[in-house]
Amino acid sequence: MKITGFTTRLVSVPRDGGPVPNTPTPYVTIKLQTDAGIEGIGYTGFGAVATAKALKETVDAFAALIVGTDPEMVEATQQRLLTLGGGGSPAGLVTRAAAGIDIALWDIKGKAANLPLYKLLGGHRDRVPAYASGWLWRDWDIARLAETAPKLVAEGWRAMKFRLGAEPTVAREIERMQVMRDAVGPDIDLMIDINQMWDVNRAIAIGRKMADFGIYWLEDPVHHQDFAGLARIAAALDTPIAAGEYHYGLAPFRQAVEQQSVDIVMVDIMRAGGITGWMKVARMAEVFNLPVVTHLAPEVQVHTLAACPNGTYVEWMPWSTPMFKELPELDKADGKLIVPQRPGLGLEFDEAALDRFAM
Ligand code: SMN
Ligand code: MG
Repeated sequence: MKITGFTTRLVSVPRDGGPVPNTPTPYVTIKLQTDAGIEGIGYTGFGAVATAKALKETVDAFAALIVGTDPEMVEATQQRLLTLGGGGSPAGLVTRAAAGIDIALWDIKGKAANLPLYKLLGGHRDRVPAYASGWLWRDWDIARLAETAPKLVAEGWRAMKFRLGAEPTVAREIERMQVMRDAVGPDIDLMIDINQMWDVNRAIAIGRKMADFGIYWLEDPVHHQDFAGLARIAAALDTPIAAGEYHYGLAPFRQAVEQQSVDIVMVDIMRAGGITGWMKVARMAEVFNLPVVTHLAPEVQVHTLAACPNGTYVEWMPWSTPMFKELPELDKADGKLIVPQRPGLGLEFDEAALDRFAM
């Protein structure tokens, strides 16, 4: 099989519910055509609005480079594209562009094999636990948290993430945990994301209270490259530390694991280098007996998580989802996403929606 052409579009997708400022998210959609009549789809994005056009330029340049190559030689293409980032050091736009192309290549592979992607990638289960992530922002007041969290439970979510890090006092951070636990009751998994806003001592001080509220994980309490600081926090707390979404490429995950700075490995599919990179980190985590979880792009990541015995949660962030026609469904009985059984990603762009989102 050979790649014969490509189509890309730059879109800007509005999002509901925050955080403030509620800016639309830019994405580059990708379609790769082949001489077998199979078309693979993918996308990249989640980066800065200011670099969205540059990202599309990068994707276009990379897609042009791989016309004429075999789309099923995914590792070869990834190696070639990532090397363009400068001798093996992955750079932002390069890695994000290569990741989007990688997703489209895997879609082709799945369609050619007539297999849903999760089966092609390993095939572990056809339903995956998911948590609601697009709500409960740190700029919401506690009344809004208390009102929204039970609505998410009523929608069928059995787990959800809220954020701390912006309150001026320890007491106010703790109050938000109390409000959230009271709002959902004892049976819902609650994750907390700090987005690197604390220092090590604050993380340990507030983290010690988390056991009282049964917090499922504490995410990115301090800077992602402070492996030693994260290791101190992980050692001091019973609550598991989730981290990894900020890392580009594969190598930082080795540091994270070697330095015991992480209990739950979170991997961002765009930064890790697409499905190819994501799966490598997930398998490495399995070797170290660590769970792996996804970051953003849930309509793609249902497949990667469903391929992994150590996969525990898909993050349901409903930002990229308006680009697609049919999405993985949530089973309200148990809060699990049903993995699509169509070949490849099982996704189709909603072209009318993309027309509305065109930049
Ligand atoms: C996050 C990161 C980037 C965009 C939105 C949200 C957050 C998460 O860290 O884990 O979802
Ligand atoms: Mg996060």
